[in-house]
Amino acid sequence: MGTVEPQVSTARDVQQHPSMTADAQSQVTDGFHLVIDALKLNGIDTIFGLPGIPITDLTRMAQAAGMRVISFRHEQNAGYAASIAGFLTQKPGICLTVSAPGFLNGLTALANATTNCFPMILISGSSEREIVDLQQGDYEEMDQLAIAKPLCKAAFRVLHAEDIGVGIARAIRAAVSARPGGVYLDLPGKLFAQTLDVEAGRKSLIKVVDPAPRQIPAQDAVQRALELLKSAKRPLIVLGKGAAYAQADADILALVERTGIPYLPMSMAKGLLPDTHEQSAAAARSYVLPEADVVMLVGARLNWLLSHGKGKTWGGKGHKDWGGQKFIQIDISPQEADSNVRIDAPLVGDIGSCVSALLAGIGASWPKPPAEWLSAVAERKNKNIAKMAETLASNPVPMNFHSALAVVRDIIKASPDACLVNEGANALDFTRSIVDMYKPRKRLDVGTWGVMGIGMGFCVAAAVVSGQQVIAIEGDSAFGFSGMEVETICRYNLPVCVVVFNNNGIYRGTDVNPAGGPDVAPTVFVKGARYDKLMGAFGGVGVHATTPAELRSAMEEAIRSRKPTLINAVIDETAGTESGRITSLNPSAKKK
Ligand SMILES: Cc1ncc(C[n+]2csc(CCOP(=O)(O)OP(=O)(O)O)c2C)c(N)n1
Ligand SMILES: [Mg+2]
Repeated sequence: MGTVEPQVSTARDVQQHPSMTADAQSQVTDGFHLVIDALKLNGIDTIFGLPGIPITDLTRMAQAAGMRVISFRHEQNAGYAASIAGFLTQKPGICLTVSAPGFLNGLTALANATTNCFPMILISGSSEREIVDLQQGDYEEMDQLAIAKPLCKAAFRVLHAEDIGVGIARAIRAAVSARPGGVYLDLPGKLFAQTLDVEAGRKSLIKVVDPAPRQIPAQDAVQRALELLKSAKRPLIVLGKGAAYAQADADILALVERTGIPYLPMSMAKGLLPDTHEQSAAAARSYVLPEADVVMLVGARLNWLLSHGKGKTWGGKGHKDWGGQKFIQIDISPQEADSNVRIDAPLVGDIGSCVSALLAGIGASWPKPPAEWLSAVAERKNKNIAKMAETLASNPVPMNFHSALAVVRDIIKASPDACLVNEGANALDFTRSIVDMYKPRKRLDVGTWGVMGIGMGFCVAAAVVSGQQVIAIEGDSAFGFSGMEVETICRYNLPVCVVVFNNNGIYRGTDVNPAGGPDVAPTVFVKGARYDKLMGAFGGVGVHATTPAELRSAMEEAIRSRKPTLINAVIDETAGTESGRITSLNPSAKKK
């Protein structure tokens, strides 16, 4: 129990308890208000959700109680919004849904949050327990708790109003402590109307003290890591999304600069140091991964995005062979080490504590890496940057990914505080490599799963949480997964500029039906679609752009006006490749 006295709302909800006699009247509160009070007590001021039985009144009362209630058109988008709000704020993002179908719609986002280590709580109303458990066919009957459990970090159900405080406290702790993740909280409809004496209600609430306790690394583990780092001839630092989440920006910058080691930012760690930093080895990725002898992972897992730390990417002979690197891995989860290859120096703790312990050990006189290594990296990098500059300077007709992204790159450079949301295949991969980020936690994308559909949910949350301009670079397929939320963007008048990279389909617009029938190929959409017209339906600004100059002036105007804007950027339908950069993950048919 915290030291701050919980506030329980009374003014609006003082009722006469039905079972009480007139002379024993008491002020009562109820499940609705206890949920709201418990969230507010813990500093949670925003709910992303979609109303319906049994949570409609909860959304109204939360708004009446001064919470921001952002209402979506589909729960999956509300869920993605909650999850990225959690990533940006280190507080669990709240997604609120109705039972069965609403719950299931939110569940994809909950699972995605868990996979990406975003703290989020999916709160779903549910049907009557007795009927659900006897499978008697209630309205929206489903055993939601059992279904959620394997897809999230923790799952809880509250049956009695006096347990709401504990339920929310447990959900918050589970979401943000240690490795963050998705938490499910099941609130059966009957709970909301249950009443409790105001004073008893007040006492039942918990203000969580220190919800994400620091985890200090052991000194011998710090020493082991430093010794290994010091022995390196060709060291490399890899910064992951966990490093961005940690909000230890100044210490991470100091670690990179004081060691002088080249670093690679993973996608959502871009901007932790400005991408233009001279130690960034991003443009020489395919050189540094196989060449490095000691690699320090900071909040980055050796999953598929890093080719599991082995194989040809890392200089191994075969696709599963170890390349010979030694690894230092900083991670909050002790189970992460050795998940793919041997970790010689695991450093377990929260990123902030681990990095500051390393800095203390490094002191002021850490030797810079050997000059041959630094100059070899710089040479590869400068060559690749020069090659890219040439490609970006060309102005082909029709516009392609490169000429459009040269514009986006300039726009972000001029507005480094803007959040960049990004999804698609080619639209994702080219944006990641071309558009430099300058500040931490400004690039929000498809994450560990490469999931399509995060787009508009992320845009809404980023705008609501940061108040900053949001720019979304969306493949036309990717946009379709959450496109209806442009109404939400207009409804809340958010400063979001969506750019749809319209190449008529998934990867390209050129496939033809091999059977020659009237149906178009599975990857192809309506040719020449006008996504910009969607925006006009809701009062936003729609722009059709076929040249880099048109794209530039539309984006500049969107940023100047802060009006909800959708730019349909027409991209050469032949320009993309199958699955973007990950073509090789497509299984190839033996029989064509
Ligand atoms: C939920 C989900 N469904 C399907 C996919 C498979 N997928 C990967 S990228 C993509 C769309 C690529 O097309 P687009 O967004 O138009 O990008 P482009 O390559 O054309 O620029 C799809 C459907 C996925 N990653 N996630
Ligand atoms: Mg496309």
